[in-house]
Amino acid sequence: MDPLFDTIAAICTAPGAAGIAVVRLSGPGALAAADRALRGHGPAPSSCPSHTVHHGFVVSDHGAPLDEVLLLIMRGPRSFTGEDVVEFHCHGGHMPATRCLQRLLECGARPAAPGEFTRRAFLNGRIDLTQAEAVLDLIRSHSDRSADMALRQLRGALRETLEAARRPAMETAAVLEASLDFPEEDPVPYDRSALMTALRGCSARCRALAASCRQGRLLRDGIRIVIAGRPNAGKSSLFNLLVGHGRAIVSPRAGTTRDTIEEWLSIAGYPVLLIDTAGIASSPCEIEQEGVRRSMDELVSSDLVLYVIDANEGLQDDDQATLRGLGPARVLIVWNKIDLLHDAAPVHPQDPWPSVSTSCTEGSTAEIVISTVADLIVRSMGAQEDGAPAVSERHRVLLDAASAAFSQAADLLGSPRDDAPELACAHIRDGVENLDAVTGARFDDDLLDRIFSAFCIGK
Ligand SMILES: Nc1nc2c(ncn2[C@@H]2O[C@H](COP(=O)(O)OP(=O)(O)OP(=O)(O)O)[C@@H](O)[C@H]2O)c(=O)[nH]1
Ligand SMILES: [Mg+2]
Repeated sequence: MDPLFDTIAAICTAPGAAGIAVVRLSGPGALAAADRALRGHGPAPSSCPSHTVHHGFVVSDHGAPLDEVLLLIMRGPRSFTGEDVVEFHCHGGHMPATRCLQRLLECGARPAAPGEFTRRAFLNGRIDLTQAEAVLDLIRSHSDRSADMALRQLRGALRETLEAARRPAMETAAVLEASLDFPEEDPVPYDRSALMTALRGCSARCRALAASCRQGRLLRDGIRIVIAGRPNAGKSSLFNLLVGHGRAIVSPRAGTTRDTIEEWLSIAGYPVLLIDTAGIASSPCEIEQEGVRRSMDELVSSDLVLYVIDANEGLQDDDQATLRGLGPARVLIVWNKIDLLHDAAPVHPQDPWPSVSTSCTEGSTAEIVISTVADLIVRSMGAQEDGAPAVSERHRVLLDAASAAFSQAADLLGSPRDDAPELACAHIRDGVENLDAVTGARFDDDLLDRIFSAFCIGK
C-alpha cells in the first residue's frame, strides 16, 4: 500500500505520569479503526460530524474495557495532516496510552514513524517545509523568544518574506523570457536597468535573510554561556545563583567541580544553556587534568564566557593566559567575593573586558549580574527587526545560493553579451529553485527524511 495512504497511530504525549495522554490516528482508516476500538453512548465515530468530542471506552476484541477516553474527530481536509484524524484522550501515564495504541494497531493502523504526522501535513499541502520545521522548533523552544520565533514561522512569516524576493525575480524572468520566446517578431522592449535593480533587490533580500542565521541558531540551539575561572573563584556559586537552586556542589576545597554541569534558563527571554566548569589550573591529578581539558573545550564552543575571578586575589597570570585565547567581545569578567574586600571593589579601567562586581554569598547582587548578562546577550544577538524571521543553517545555504544567482543575473544584464538575457534567465531560475527548496515547493525524499527524522514519534 502506498505509505501515504495507510493509517498511522502513535502516542503524541511525552512518557511519564501526567493528567492525560493523547493517542492520535491519521489516515483513511482512522474512523473505521475508531469504530472498532470504541464503545460509546452514541453513534459510531464514522457517523459523527467533524470537529466533535465523544465520551466512551476503548475496548478489547472481546469488549473488555481498556480505558475511559474522550475522542476527538477531525475529518480531512480540515485536520492537522489533511487526512481523517481521530484523537483519543486517555488517562495519563504509560499503561492507558499504550493499551489504547495497541488496540488501534489491532484495528488496522500501523505505528507512525518519527514526524510522520507533520510529514503528511506537508505532503498534503497543509503546511510548507518552513512551517513543518517550525513545529519542531516550537516543541524544542526553551524561551519566550524562541517560541515566538517558531510560532511566527509556523504562521508563515518566513514563506511570506521569501515570496517578497521570489515574486520580483519571477516577474523579471517573465519579461526576459517574453523577449526570448519571439525573437523573430519585434523584440518586446524592456528597461534593462530596472530589471537589474529588481534583481539586485532580490539578491539583497536573500542575503539579509541569510544573515539572520546566527540569531536563528542562538534562538534554536540556545546561547551557550560558560562559567570559567581558576579553582575556588566561586564559579559553582555563581552557577547556582543564576539557575536559582543548589544544582552544583560548592565547597571551600579547590577542585570541587570536575565534570561540566549544564542547565537551561531563560535570560531576557532568550534561551541560555549555562555551563559550570572545572577550575582552570595545572594539576598533577589526572582527573582534574581531564576536568580542565573539558573546560577548555567548552570555552571554544561557547557564545559567551562569564570569567569568575576572586576579587581578593586579583587577575593572575593563569587568568591572563586563558583570557588571551578568547575574544574580548564574548567575555564578561565577574569579580567575585567582594563582600570579603576591605576596600571598595577594584576598578580595572585598563582591562579590555567588560566586568561586574558581585558576591555570590550575598544574593542581593545577583540581579546586577543577571542584568549585565542580559545586556551582553541582547548586544551579542545583534540588531534584528521585531518579528523578522531568523533562518536555520539549511535555509542559509539555499539563501546564499539564491542571492549569488540573482546577483549574477543582474551582472549579466549589465554586460554587452548577446546571450546575456538567456543566461540571466537561467541564473534567475536557479535562484528561484533555491528559494523553492527552502519552502519545499521543490523537495526530494532524502531531504524530507533528514528533516523529519529529527522529530519525535507522535508529531
Ligand atoms: N565570602 C564569599 N565566599 C564565596 C563567594 N562565592 C563563593 N564563595 C565560597 O568560595 C568557595 C568556593 O566556591 P565554589 O563556588 O565551589 O567555587 P568554584 O569556582 O566552583 O570552585 P571549583 O569547582 O573548585 O573550581 C565556597 O566555600 C563558597 O562558599 C562570595 O561571593 N563570597
Ligand atoms: Mg565548582
